[in-house]
Amino acid sequence: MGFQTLELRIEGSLAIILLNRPQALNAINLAMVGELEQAVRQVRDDSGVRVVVITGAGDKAFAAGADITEFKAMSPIDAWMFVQRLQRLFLEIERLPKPVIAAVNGYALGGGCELMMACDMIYASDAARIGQPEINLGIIPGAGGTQRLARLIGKQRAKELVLTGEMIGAQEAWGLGLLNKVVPADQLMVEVRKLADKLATKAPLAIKAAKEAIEDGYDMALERALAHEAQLFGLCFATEDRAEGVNAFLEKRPPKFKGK
Ligand code: DAK
Repeated sequence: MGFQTLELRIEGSLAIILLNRPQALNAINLAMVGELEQAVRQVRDDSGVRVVVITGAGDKAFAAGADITEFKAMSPIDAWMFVQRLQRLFLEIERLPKPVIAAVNGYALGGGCELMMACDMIYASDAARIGQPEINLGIIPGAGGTQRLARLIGKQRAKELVLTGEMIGAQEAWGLGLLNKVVPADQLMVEVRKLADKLATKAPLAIKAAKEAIEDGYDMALERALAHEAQLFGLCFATEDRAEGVNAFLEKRPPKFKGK
């Protein structure tokens, strides 16, 4: 499928979604939202894809936010509809039944930071700059920034970032618990590929169940969440991969999972 604002590369079991508007620091415009929706559905439905990586083209930005130039003439209703569409897209990414890694190769601001936070794991270059600068435009984050950020780093620290609009460096973001790993810029994709290769060897249905248990359970009361976990745990025992995993351990060999 030909995309204008992004590239979708399938390399074996790895899908790489490259946000590709480097002249605008990969700002997320309406066309990119539409193409991201298509790309995300394509990788979701491709059973050969085991891991998804989202990154930005060029060496400056992951994504410097939503495209500010497009919003000048938007009505409040348009704005409401637009951010709801972005929220749905980011929820779809968060809910993909396979791991999604953000490879943050530079600025991750506003909508870029919100996209990053919808991913399961975040690796960043040591040159990355992260923030929610919407306050400087007279608005607030609208694609999950006030919610996912507070859940990830706590209310107090989220308020500091959202109310000041200031950017922080990758090391500071790591210290806040926002990133999984910070690596030298030239090692970012090497490290991301290592993580992706590791994840691609795991049992796909167990990966799906683990993601569901964590995502669904996060906002439930503990007792209910534990019951949900127990049901998903039981469901894993219906898979061929569970038998393969146990047999491989007992036979002292690496398992070969099929996603069945
Ligand atoms: N949108 C559009 N273009 C952008 C952009 C953005 N978010 N960020 C950068 N660019 C463009 C710049 O305009 C410039 O274009 P040209 O002038 O070359 O044509 C090019 O990318 C390179 O940027 P700079 O020349 O500014 O590069 P610097 O290295 O000097 O500065 C920077 C990098 C990241 C510090 C700076 O570009 C910057 O502050 N960018 C804006 C960051 C930001 O505020 N992001 C938006 C967060 S708010 C909504 C309304 C708004 C939103 C959502 C919904 N509705 C009404 C529905 C906004 C949400 C956000 O994400």
